[in-house]
Amino acid sequence: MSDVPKTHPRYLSLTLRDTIVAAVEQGITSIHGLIAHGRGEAFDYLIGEETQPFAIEAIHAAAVMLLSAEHPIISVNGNVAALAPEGLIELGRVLNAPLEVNIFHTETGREERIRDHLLKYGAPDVLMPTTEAQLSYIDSNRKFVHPEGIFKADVVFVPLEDGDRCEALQKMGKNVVTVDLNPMSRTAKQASITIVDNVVRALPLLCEKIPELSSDATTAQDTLKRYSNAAVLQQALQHISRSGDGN
Ligand code: PTJ
Repeated sequence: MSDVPKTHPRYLSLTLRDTIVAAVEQGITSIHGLIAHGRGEAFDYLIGEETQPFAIEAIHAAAVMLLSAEHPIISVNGNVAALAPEGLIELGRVLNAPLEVNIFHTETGREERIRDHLLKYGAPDVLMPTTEAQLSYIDSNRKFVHPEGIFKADVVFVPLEDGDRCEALQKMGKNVVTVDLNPMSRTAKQASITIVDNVVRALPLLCEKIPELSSDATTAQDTLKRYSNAAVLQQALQHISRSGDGN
């Protein structure tokens, strides 16, 4: 880890960089993950590095959708495993949903290293990709899934997605909840619900929201009916376009 002083105005952002660099060195995050992280940083800067109201609205709807799923699943790639292992495990706990490793960039042993990393942080179990269950409409490594996990799921939580799989999952009739700092990405536009926020901030808020909702199912369903992902993305874009005015 580098010696970024806690008083540095960009301490948190620089600490996250350290985390992702360390995870690349450990073979958990792909080297391509550094580029994805840099893109995320740029959008986070424009968003103000704080959770904004459009993200809160999406988190609320995401909590309802995940809570009402019959078979929710949490898909984990190399970036999210590095940045938010505890948040992923907590989300699995509050939803009683499994975590499943699913990566885009194939590297020998990386899927197992991600699994071992999650187990080390306390995940009770981690599903792995298989060749016996495959997603339709997709050719990349992401098509290999677990029969009891992503394959069977009705709602898939896929933070920091690469676009193609989001479309494939939707075509297979599944709902997709994503976290993506870029409101213009294909994933952001295609997902059922897009939380435009940094995954490290969004996950704890999502975990907090789920138990709050469990007691009031009717109001929760109304939230989902009223939710418009297009409107939320529009709000995020408007916020970004005003960022030059000092928001
Ligand atoms: O581990 P793998 O092989 O599955 O690869 C994972 C990455 C993330 C490298 C892969 O899925 C990829 O290439 O993703 P993309 O297409 O670069 O998309 C990642 C999206 O996540 C971009 O729109 C980024 O802006 C966004 N992003 C990056 N960091 C964060 C983020 N969104 C939320 N929180 C972040 N910390």
